[in-house]
Amino acid sequence: MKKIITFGTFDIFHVGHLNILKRAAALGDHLTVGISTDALNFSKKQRYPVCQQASRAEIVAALKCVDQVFFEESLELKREYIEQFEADLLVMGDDWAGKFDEYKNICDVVYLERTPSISTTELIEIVKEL
Ligand code: C2G
Repeated sequence: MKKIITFGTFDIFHVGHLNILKRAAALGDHLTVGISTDALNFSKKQRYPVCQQASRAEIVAALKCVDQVFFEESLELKREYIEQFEADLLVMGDDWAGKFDEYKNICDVVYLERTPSISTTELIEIVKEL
């Protein structure tokens, strides 16, 4: 069985999120998704996500293409997570291209093209201007 792992915040869940999860799942037999915690987001972006981690995790876990979710507490723990969930392949969007190549000694790493013209940040801007 080929196991896939991916990571993300998945805040204000949109079709770009769905696309990458579907395409990641299609590359193997089992998809595990690490959901960035609220605290990790704050430390990375100096703002909390709009939706809290429990809700973000519940939405992603409910998807047909997703088998398992867990909370990603720290960006530095990727190697441990890959090993813990016995992933054969790490999938990320190409906004992260090259950033996770250091894990190629324990699993395959691929970067998939992002869905154009949609992002959580843009959605926040659109809603603000309504
Ligand atoms: N994504 C995409 N197309 C978009 C928007 C996002 O393919 N239009 C992908 C991103 O490339 C990422 C995933 O959806 O692979 C989740 O995106 P974010 O929620 O923005 O995740 P991020 O905050 O980048 O968290 O350890 C890494 C982090 O947890 C990644």
